[in-house]
Amino acid sequence: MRTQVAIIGGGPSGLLLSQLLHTRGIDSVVLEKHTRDYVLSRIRAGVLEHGFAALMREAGVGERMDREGEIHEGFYIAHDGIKERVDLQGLTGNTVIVYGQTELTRDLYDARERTAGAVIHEAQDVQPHDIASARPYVTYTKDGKAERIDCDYVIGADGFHGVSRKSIPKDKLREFERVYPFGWLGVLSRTKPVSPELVYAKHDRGFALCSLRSQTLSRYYIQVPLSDSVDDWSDEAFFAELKRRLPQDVAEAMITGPSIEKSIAPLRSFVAEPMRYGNLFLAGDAAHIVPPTGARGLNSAASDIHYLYHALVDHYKSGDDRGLEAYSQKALARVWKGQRFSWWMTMLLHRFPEQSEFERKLQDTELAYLFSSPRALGSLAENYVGLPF
Ligand code: FAS
Ligand code: PHB
Repeated sequence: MRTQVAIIGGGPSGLLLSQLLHTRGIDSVVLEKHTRDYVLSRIRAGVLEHGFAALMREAGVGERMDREGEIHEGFYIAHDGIKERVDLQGLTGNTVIVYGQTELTRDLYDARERTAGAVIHEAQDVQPHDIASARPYVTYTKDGKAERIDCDYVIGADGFHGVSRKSIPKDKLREFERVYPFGWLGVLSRTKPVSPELVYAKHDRGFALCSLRSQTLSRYYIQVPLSDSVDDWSDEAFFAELKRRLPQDVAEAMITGPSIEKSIAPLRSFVAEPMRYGNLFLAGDAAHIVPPTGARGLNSAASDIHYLYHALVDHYKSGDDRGLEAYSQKALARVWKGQRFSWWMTMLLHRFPEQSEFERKLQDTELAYLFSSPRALGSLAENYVGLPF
């Protein structure tokens, strides 16, 4: 088989790029190691910045997001028994959309199917080859049969544990990482969300987050030690601890219900540089990971996809390779700003095991400064709605 762009990874990054390229007549093949149902079973991001939403619309896949997604004009930070609002609309003129990653991935799969896009599921042993040459190719096995795809470019959109980043020679790659000493225990429950807008809570017992997927589907998180497992937490124990970390009025208003999904996600900050090697381009979690505190995970992938899409169109439509040449440097500039914001929100709102009294006072002072300075709050808000591409 031959295609112009071989994309490894059928998550949101790979699927969105494939669909965008299709709108400009550029051929791609997506290789995904799992089934569609398995990919859709993973509960991940919930908040889309306006840049990501615009890309979904540009790809012709924004209709259900705009119909079912919720526009959020602000969110709350709870601390010391109160909650204070970050007025995104008032501070930036922009908003975010609450629309689960599961649903947007479903929309992208459906669009690829509608447009006869080649998404190959259960592609095993995917391996890029000759990525430093002008004639790269990708091999994989499907139903036990060895297959090969010759292409012009390989896009590594296969997430943190994928094969693409590991295909770059170690002496050509620099990795930057910070692992946090706690994780997020997340619960999905078919209940009315406790708050119409997200509530991020800083508490001596640990961080908590009240989010949602719709007005009948709540998404809640509490910070837990890395030594915890999901089995340590009954639904009753989870909700009791969540309520302890929230202001009384929020806790008393909470409607609890059985969890339909419960998982613990570790938190790390990670960046691999460069995001290009030869004709292999990394995008999304394959190149960078953030702690979800700033809702930058999926949104950091948005600018990678935007830059790659335009660079590939310029290459194929006008033979202009400046976008491809500039990709890594341009993508990393915005990726690092998302890293900074996610790290800053995580340091601000979590209880660190070894934290000194001085560091806890600094957290309190940072919050006090934030809500006393429109300029400081404006900085938080412009990062949360998404910095320009
Ligand atoms: P993905 O990891 O989503 O997709 C990569 C795809 O490549 C996967 O489908 C995988 O099966 C496939 N793949 C991997 N190796 C392969 C191989 N060798 N061959 C073929 N296919 C291969 N972000 C937020 O903003 N908020 C959150 O609350 C949040 N929670 C998260 C919880 C977890 C457990 C994880 C892991 C991430 C979370 N994220 C969150 C971040 C998440 O949303 C990512 O940013 C988003 O999935 C990035 O999308 P992709 O870059 O497409 O990577
Ligand atoms: C979510 O709804 O899953 C979510 C929302 C905001 C975050 C992290 C996760 O910062």
